[in-house]
Amino acid sequence: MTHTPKNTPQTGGGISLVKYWAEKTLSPQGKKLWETLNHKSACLSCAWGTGGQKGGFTNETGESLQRCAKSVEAISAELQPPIKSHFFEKYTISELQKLTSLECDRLGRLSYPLILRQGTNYYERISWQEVYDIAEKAFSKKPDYIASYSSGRSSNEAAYLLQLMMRSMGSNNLADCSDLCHAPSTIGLKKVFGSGTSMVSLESLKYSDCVVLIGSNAPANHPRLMNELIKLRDRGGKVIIINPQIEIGLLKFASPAFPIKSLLKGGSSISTIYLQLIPGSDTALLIGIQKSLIQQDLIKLDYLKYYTEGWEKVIETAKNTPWQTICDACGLSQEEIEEAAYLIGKSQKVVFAWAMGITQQKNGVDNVQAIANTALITGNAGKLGAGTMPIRGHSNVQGFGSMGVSVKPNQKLQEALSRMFGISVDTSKGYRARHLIDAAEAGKIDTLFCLGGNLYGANPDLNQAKLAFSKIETIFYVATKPNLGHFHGLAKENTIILPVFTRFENPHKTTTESGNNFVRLNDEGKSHITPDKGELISEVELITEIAHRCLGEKPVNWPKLQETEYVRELIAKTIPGYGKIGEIDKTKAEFTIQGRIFTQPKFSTPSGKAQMSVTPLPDLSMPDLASFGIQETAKGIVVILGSGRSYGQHNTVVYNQADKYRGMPHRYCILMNYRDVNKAGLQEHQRVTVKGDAGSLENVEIICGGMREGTAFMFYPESNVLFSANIDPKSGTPAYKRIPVCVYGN
Ligand SMILES: Nc1nc2c(c(=O)[nH]1)N[C@H]1C(S)=C(S)[C@@H](COP(=O)(O)OP(=O)(O)OC[C@H]3O[C@@H](n4cnc5c(=O)[nH]c(N)nc54)[C@H](O)[C@@H]3O)O[C@H]1N2
Ligand SMILES: Nc1nc2c(c(=O)[nH]1)N[C@H]1C(S)=C(S)[C@@H](COP(=O)(O)OP(=O)(O)OC[C@H]3O[C@@H](n4cnc5c(=O)[nH]c(N)nc54)[C@H](O)[C@@H]3O)O[C@H]1N2
Ligand code: SF4
Ligand SMILES: [Mo]
Repeated sequence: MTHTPKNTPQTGGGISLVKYWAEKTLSPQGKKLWETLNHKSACLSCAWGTGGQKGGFTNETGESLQRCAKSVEAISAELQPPIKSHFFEKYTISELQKLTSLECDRLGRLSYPLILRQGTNYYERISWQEVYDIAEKAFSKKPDYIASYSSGRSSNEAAYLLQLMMRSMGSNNLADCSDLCHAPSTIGLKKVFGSGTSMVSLESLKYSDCVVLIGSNAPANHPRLMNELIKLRDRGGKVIIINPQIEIGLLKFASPAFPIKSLLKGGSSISTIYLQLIPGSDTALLIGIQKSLIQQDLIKLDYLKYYTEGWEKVIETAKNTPWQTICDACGLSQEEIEEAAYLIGKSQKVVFAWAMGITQQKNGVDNVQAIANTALITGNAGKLGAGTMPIRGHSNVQGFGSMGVSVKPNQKLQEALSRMFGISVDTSKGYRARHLIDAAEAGKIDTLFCLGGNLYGANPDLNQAKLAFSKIETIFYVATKPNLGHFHGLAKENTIILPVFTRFENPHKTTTESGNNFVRLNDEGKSHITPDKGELISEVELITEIAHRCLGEKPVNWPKLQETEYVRELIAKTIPGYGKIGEIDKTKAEFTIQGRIFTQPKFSTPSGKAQMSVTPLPDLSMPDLASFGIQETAKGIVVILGSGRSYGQHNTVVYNQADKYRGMPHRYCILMNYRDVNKAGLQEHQRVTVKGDAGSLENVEIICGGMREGTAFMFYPESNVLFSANIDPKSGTPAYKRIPVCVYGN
């Protein structure tokens, strides 16, 4: 059993959420906050997709009361006043570099363009005219030396224009935050089913009688998914959690959508069973589950024969893998694995859902395929209430992929780009996010255009990232608020920050796509920035303006595309499954993308059958204390560190220093199992050094909590100084969830 930190809540969610709502909505900012919550647009925060034309509080099936506190957190940050006009004249870049993530965010909204020129110490205001002059030069570099990076808060329209501009310039360097996130899901699922997104709609999820939730902290990161789990348990369904860390909200969750239960019973039970495995060993566990399903005669042979290919080898491998090997790899007993297999095998409609615990691994794609194999051998793909469901991150990250912001856009889009615009995409070229950093370090990038995000802070080995950025001549950061990247990820010549409207402020309509494949229409809105909106512009205006200056009328009339209705026309003609977007301005009808949700076992592969293949067991070797240069006699221990989000942050942006659900009072804590702390001769609350292969952090406080023995947890982006990128060769995604570190006392 693990040990729960003192004074932590006994349930996730709960009354503090209601308090948070009350505080925020009654604050001076409250009126604007309510207006924004009611604005007809999708929530900014996660990809669960709450909001849209039926009002800010509805989900995709039209149920109300679905807006969560995370949404309030995200909106409040965007409603901050603008940064004062002379602010940047007062602080040198070295002073700005001392700010924490929270402090950067609290500076306020960006409302005028800024530039840090080579050899100067201050960001200074710059006119849009000069921005465009610099852009014209910067984008005239050799196409292979131009790159973009994007983060999934922007709209489909901006994403579509970004890839069209980059490709029209001859560059396929379209790195995206999904490269650091769900790329293994897209790649793995495409291989198996011919379609890279969730096959389960929100509607379909409501028919499920078992959810296997793997490597996800949904109580913090997708809070409204918890409502579905509560309802599933209420109708007698089962929830199997696979996670090395006990997340309190996955045991019990009090949702404000169920006030009576929350208040009288202190919340709803979530997990039926909780499998606390060794980090990175999910494929081994899944092979164990497959083996047990075979042994308990719970597999669907007819289904496999009719609807899949390659199943024989998968079954053979599971049969031939000894129990001892499986149990040693994943650290669970045969009985625990058999119990999970029994629950899955006896359920009628199982949804397998996952997040970063699965993808941010050296074998992320294998993990995803192992999940798909497990779904298939139990006949749980291609029927209502069942299937594979990656839980996507940023609110429109999936839309970016659909719009072709990827180094490997799908075949149909490539054909459409060639047919309509004469663009031939060379997929042998193109840097994903990690490769982009390596290319920059090697001096192969001259111009980088970042549409949102924080490429610096999101990367492993921040020192390498800093060095890599310093070799790029010009960097454009398109953003709503300052972040660590703007002050640390500095270019060789010009670093430029460009302020843009948020989703609910744009002067035109936009669309976004949820993780459940539902397209939302976002109404135009107004900015609270005064006077006269500052110098903010829309992302669509920015991209079309740069494209027009650099490309003239090639291959489209760029100025015309400033009206997003025309962009949607192009999307309708070129993006598979998006036909209905051509009508959305007239009908206002939000829709599910065609060809994504499978309720019949006929998939999008050439043969229509799911393609199963064997998933190798992961290599889980660990370095010893000595390899960290620490003497065996020192008080210390090697543990597997998982890095992730606190309950009070959105990715690299910190909103709240403490994480009370995990008992971590500040950002420089390491959550450990008390046995490991004792074993190493250390003590809870002691300040220690945490050392990885790329750097170390001193003065880190030990907190004992719900970790599996041998594992630890720290927040990102702070922990990103510790380790170098250990990437999944199949997807380029770093193993942020399995970082060998040494923890030692001084
Ligand atoms: N409020 C809020 N919402 C967000 C975000 C945010 O930062 N804040 N970020 C958005 C984005 S971009 C994303 S990608 C998602 C992220 O959503 P999540 O993926 O839920 O977030 P993480 O914090 O990365 O944690 C994932 C979970 O994986 C578990 N884990 C670690 N290693 C393993 C392993 O080896 N196996 C298994 N099975 N589990 C493991 C961790 O214990 C943790 O519970 O959330 C999105 N929504
Ligand atoms: N160690 C470790 N590292 C990780 C992860 C991990 O779990 N562990 N997770 C990885 C994952 S899953 C992800 S997705 C990445 C996140 O990587 P990114 O997406 O690159 O980073 P964010 O922190 O989400 O970016 C936030 C910034 O986006 C800008 N922004 C917000 N809204 C808008 C908008 O509407 N338009 C524009 N243009 N800008 C906007 C704001 O300036 C804000 O500061 O980090 C990755 N890095
Ligand atoms: S669950 Fe996600 S999409 Fe829904 S309101 Fe919360 S943060 Fe927004
Ligand atoms: Mo993500």
